[in-house]
Amino acid sequence: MKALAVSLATAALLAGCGGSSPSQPSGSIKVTLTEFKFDPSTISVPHGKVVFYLVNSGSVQHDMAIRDSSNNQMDKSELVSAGDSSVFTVNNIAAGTYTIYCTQQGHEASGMKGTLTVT
Ligand SMILES: [Cu+2]
Repeated sequence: MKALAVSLATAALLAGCGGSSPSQPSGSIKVTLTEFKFDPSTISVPHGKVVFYLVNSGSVQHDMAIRDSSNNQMDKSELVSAGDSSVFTVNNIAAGTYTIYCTQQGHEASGMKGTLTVT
């Protein structure tokens, strides 16, 4: 009984600390962030509203930003701590080819980028 009480207290502590870790919304696209890549790194979606579900399975903070072919940053997720997840909603994206990348120092250069094709 004592062991159970301890494990419940630990679970409550874990749930209460750190950032938010929402579950995956229906219709969202799950993207796993690690050092240093997005999985999948090639994503194709219809234009309009796109919801990404970012899961950081790495050991440092990551985010996901989107830039267009003119190198303008269109949108950016919040920073996702290691072990956390985050919902990243892009409300009105037009058809085109975009680059997804992590804005953390050195991550894109290390390979943390990909292609977002919007049709
Ligand atoms: Cu990163």
